Amino acid sequence: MSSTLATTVHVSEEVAAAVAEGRPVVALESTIFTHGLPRPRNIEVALEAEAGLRARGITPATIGVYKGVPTVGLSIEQIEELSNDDAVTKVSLRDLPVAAALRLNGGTTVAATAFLAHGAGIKVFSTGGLGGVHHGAATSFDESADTTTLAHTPIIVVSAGVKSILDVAATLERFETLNIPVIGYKTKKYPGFYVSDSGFEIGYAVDTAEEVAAIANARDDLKLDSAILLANPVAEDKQLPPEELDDILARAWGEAEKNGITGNETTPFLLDFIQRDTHGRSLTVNVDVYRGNVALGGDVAAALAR
Ligand code: PSU
Ligand code: MN
Repeated sequence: MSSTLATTVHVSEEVAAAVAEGRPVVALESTIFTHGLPRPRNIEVALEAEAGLRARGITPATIGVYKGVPTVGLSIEQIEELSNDDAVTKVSLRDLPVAAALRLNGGTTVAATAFLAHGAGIKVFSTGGLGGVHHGAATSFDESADTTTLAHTPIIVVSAGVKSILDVAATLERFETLNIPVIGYKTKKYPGFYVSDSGFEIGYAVDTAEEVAAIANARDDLKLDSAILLANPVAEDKQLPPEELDDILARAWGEAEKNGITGNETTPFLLDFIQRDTHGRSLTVNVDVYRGNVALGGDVAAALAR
C-alpha cells in the first residue's frame, strides 16, 4: 500500500523502500521511551528493539515527532535526542497538528503512532501496553484515545494487554463496542501487562503468526477499518508477583489522587510510581514484555510479507 500521508510527514527512505517492496516492517512507538521508561534504560530499550528486528531482516519504523515533523522511521540520532529531551511532549492524535505547527519534539502514543504507521502503509505495530479506560472513568471520562483511534485504524497492534493500572473489564467492553477484535497469542486469558493473566477471558486464541496474518487479510477483504489487537502475555516466570500487584496499584492510585494528577499525566505518573515502588522490578517486566511483543510483531510482519 502506498502512503496516504501529507508531505509534511517524513517517511524515511529505509521504511518507504521496505513498504513499497512488500518487505516486513514493524512500527514502534516513542512515548514508551520519552515518557514510559526512565533514562538511560529508555534509549537502550528503543535501540535494542530496532537492532533485534534488523538482525532478522525486518525493518523497524520508530515513529515520533522530531522538531515538528511527524516522522516514520526516526534515525538513531533522532531517537537519542528525543530520549534525552526534557521538554519532549506526549503526543496523542489530537496533539499532532499542534506539535507540527509549533515545531515540538514529541513522543507519539499508541493512537498517534498507529495513525502515522497506517498512513505510511505499515501493517504491524508492536508496543508494551495499550491505553484504555481508567478506573473512575464513569465520572472522570478518562479513556485513552488509543481505544477510539484503533476503532478506525486498520493495523495489527501487538501488546501485552492494557496496563493493570486501568479498568480492564471496562476497556474490554469498549473494544467490543468499537468492533476491535482481541486475539490471544496461545492463550484465551487476557494478559495484564505486568502479569500474564489479568483475570479476564477473551474470545479467541491463535497459535501462529500465519493465523494473525489471515485474520488481517480477512479484515481487509471485508473492508473493515478497525485494528486487530494481538495480546501477547509475559511469561509466567517473568511476571510481577500477582499477589503483590493489587496492593501496588492501590497505592499508585492513592498517590496520583493525592498529587492531583489528571489527564495525560496519569499514565506516566502511575508507571513511574510502580517502578519506584517495586525498586525497578516492574521496569524489568516492562522491558521483557516489550521485547516479546517486538519479536512477535516481527513474526507477524514476516508472515504477512510471505
Ligand atoms: N505502555 C507502556 N508505557 C507507556 C505507554 C504504554 O508500557 O508509556 C503509553 C502508550 O504510548 C499509550 C499511552 O498509548 O501510554 C496511553 O496514554 P493515555 O492513557 O494518556 O492515552
Ligand atoms: Mn487519559
